[in-house]
Amino acid sequence: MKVAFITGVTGQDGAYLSEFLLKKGYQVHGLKRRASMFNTDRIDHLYQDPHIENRNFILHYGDMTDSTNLIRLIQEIQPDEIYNLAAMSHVQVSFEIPEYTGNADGLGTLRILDAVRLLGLEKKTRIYQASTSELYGKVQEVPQSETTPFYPRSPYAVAKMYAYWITVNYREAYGMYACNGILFNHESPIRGETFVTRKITRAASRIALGLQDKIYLGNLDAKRDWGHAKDYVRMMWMILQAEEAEDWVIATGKTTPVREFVRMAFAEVGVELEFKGEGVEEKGYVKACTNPEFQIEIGKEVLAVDPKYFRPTEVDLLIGDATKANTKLGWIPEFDLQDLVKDMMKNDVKLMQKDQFLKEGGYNTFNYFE
Ligand code: NDP
Ligand code: GDR
Repeated sequence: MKVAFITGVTGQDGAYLSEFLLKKGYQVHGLKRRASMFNTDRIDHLYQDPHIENRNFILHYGDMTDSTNLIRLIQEIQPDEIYNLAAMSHVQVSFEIPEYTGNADGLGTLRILDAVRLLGLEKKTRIYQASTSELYGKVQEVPQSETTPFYPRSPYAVAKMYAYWITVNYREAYGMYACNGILFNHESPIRGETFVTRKITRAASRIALGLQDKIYLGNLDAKRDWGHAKDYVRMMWMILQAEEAEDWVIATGKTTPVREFVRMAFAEVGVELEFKGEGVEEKGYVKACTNPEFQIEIGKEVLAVDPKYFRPTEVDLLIGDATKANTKLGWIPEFDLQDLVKDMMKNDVKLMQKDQFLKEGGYNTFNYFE
């Protein structure tokens, strides 16, 4: 039985990757931070009672900022594969907590690599590093591939740039099997609620159900290459099965503005939007509603721009060229953007119907405007 160690197991990708590896027959160990409440919603369906024998899904407390913890865990687990997914992953928040982001995302990666080296596991343990299209930052070239120069535009991206190069360095210096997956944005029904796609699908569902009046967003012109997380975790595994350790771009090759994602999400609940105005004055109004299930007033203002969501330095355009992964590893994504939006909206409408039921029963429900 192969043994995998996943940092960031409670996150979007950690949850999908755990499911994927368990289906492949792996024993999966996950690193989980101590929190004052359970923070395991995304992996609760995989949880196994610690009292049963021969478990194949095991959680360990730990933190990317704690070397001794990581060394001890890797020694105990003796993993065949490490997927280093843990990170403070929110670009805008990284401007507010830059030092912590550098520590967890940058030095955290070094701690993993060096633990493997110190323990003499260089020849046994393969390492996947969660690198990002944010490395490309300010546009140098489109589409972006493995050879495009980096120009990071946030403390998050700068920390991930250190992580990228320290991974390459340990591969070259110590002959370790360590790879970067340079993944472009990937989303899903379990995407964190403050990333733009999930913020939009939650809001569109709540607005259609009369639970919320409006969504406030930042830069509607930013363009992203959005894929489905399920396709991307499959590729993480494929990367570690390749004969040689290399770095890989994973993307759909198509780019879409945030505004268009908004339009597609509302269209899933039969709401046609009209955008008027420019820059911070831009607003979105209901032009038509074709779904009789949702009573939404024509002409209602449902979207406004709030400059608080603008970033000090923005990444305007991401579009990836995954030719290398397509041709050398045979990776072809199964979901396109329309499938992704459908999947996310289906899930959020269901979730918000639950909220609606609670509200009708006199209970409070919460919607954070982050
Ligand atoms: P999430 O934000 O959903 O998950 C991040 C995970 O990291 C969570 O499990 C979180 O724990 C954990 N974590 C954060 N800080 C620490 C720490 N100090 N110690 C231990 N664990 C920590 O991210 P995704 O699943 O979307 O992304 C996975 C990785 O891929 C990240 O490294 C991200 O930067 C990178 N990436 C993501 C892309 C995307 O589009 N999703 C694209 C390219 C790269 P907790 O649940 O306790 O907060
Ligand atoms: P990103 O994702 O920064 O690309 O990082 P995010 O969804 O946060 O932003 C995408 C684009 O949308 C614009 N935007 C808004 N973003 C947020 N979060 N909230 C808003 O209200 C809003 N309005 C407009 C942003 O300015 C940006 O241009 C994600 C993370 O998963 C990283 O960890 C990962 O490395 C990269 O994707 C690839």
